[in-house]
Amino acid sequence: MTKKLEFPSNFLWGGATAASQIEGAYNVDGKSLSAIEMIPFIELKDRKDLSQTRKLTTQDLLDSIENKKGLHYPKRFGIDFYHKYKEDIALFKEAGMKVFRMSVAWTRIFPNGDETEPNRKGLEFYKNVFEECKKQGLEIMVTINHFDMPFSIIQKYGGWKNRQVIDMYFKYSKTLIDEFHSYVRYWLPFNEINLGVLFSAMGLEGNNEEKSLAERLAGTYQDLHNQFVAQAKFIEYSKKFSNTKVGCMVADTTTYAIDCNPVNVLENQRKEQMKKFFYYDVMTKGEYPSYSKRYFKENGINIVKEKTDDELLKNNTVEFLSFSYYMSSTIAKEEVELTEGNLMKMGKNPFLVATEWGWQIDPIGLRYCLNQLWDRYHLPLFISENGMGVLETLNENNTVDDDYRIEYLSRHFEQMSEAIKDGVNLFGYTMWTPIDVVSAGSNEMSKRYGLIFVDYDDYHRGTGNRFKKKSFTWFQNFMKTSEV
Ligand code: P53
Repeated sequence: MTKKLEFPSNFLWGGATAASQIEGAYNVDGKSLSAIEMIPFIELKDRKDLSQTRKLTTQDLLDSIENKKGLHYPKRFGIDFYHKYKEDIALFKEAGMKVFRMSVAWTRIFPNGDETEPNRKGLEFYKNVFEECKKQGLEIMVTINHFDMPFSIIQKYGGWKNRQVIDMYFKYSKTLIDEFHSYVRYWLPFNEINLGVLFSAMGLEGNNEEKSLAERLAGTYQDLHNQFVAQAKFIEYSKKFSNTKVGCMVADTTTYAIDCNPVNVLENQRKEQMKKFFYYDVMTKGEYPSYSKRYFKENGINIVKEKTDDELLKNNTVEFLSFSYYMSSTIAKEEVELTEGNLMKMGKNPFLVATEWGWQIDPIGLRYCLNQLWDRYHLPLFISENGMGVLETLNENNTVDDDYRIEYLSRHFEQMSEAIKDGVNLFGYTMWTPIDVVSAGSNEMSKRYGLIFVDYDDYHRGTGNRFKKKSFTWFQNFMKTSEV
């Protein structure tokens, strides 16, 4: 039985990607390496233990520059979008998409971060991509920094802790908006700004030395503060352009108390505060919320600010909220049983099923989240990522019968349409992903999210050819009929 969903006619439907997961061409036209391109592929003996991919020392990172161990670094190869962007953008258009969310690689524009002039070849590449989108009538949303800081900034300056990095980021982001404001309406300064904790744990962002958890936590919040300041500086500058809009991007996970025990309900509220609302609060209200002050005090976290920071944050807040939504989790004061295979700790929910990587599928949790954010912030909302990673192979007809993905998307679209009926101002959605890409978390090519299959395996072996999955045709039809 099909069902017709209601969405505004100008709703921005589209797909999202990130430079380090699609571009490849890591050493072409002046590009340098970013930190995330230094993580080798590690064969997952057991997807239930992703900690295998998480242990990087400084030496590992340095060895990877010359690839002394002959390892494979998937994010250096992506899906070769650098050379195939025309074909890919045409496919997104063919699917019926109206917006393409992509990121710019900092390492193509200021390869070491501290150059005074941008790399023209890098700017040229993005200009060509934007021209192509324009030709196909696709609106563009750009993530300025999607997990891929130039490695040399970490090596030479110690990463975000160093306030000089704020200036380097500003120079980079200013260059982008100066060059591309006529092409790009929507700007996201940072991808999933709340995942800094995760990346510190991976040994990236300059936090890879042996440090106590408390020290690392304090470092993470200092990094974050400097990112908030950098974002505010960008927002301040962007006001010069009347046609651009700047939003934030948070990795959102709906959480539920494991039961109605008030102790657990309170614990869930506290987790929601520090793991999600804190980020939206700072970026929409321009000040640190009261609950965070207690948290910092109790955890010995002392953020070093400059005199002008508070005012800068206050005067430069975001115009819309965007977030990724993949799953939900349960919370209890004591330990809860966890889903397996996840990078982050996810409490099991007996009412939900999880993907092979432990990501619990919960469309209703998306409607819940949309209502929460709208009620709390009254700012336009945009779902900048949502999708399902699955192990897939081409069948004899050179396609993938991904009915589970059709089901996943349908149920999420249904709840989005319900949220809109609830009165939520949701103006767009970019699925992760229109096309298979290298996984951010596990570096696998075989964790596939796309409507389009890409013939590469985990070692970048294959033709690289693109094939439409069943979900591609389904999505194309949904764009015409709104039927799920
Ligand atoms: P992968 C964890 C939890 C939620 C979102 O992730 C996450 C992560 C990081 O793994 O990241 C976002 O590829 C991110 C994308 C990423 C996508 O989710 O690990 O913005 O770059 O690819 C899916 O399965």
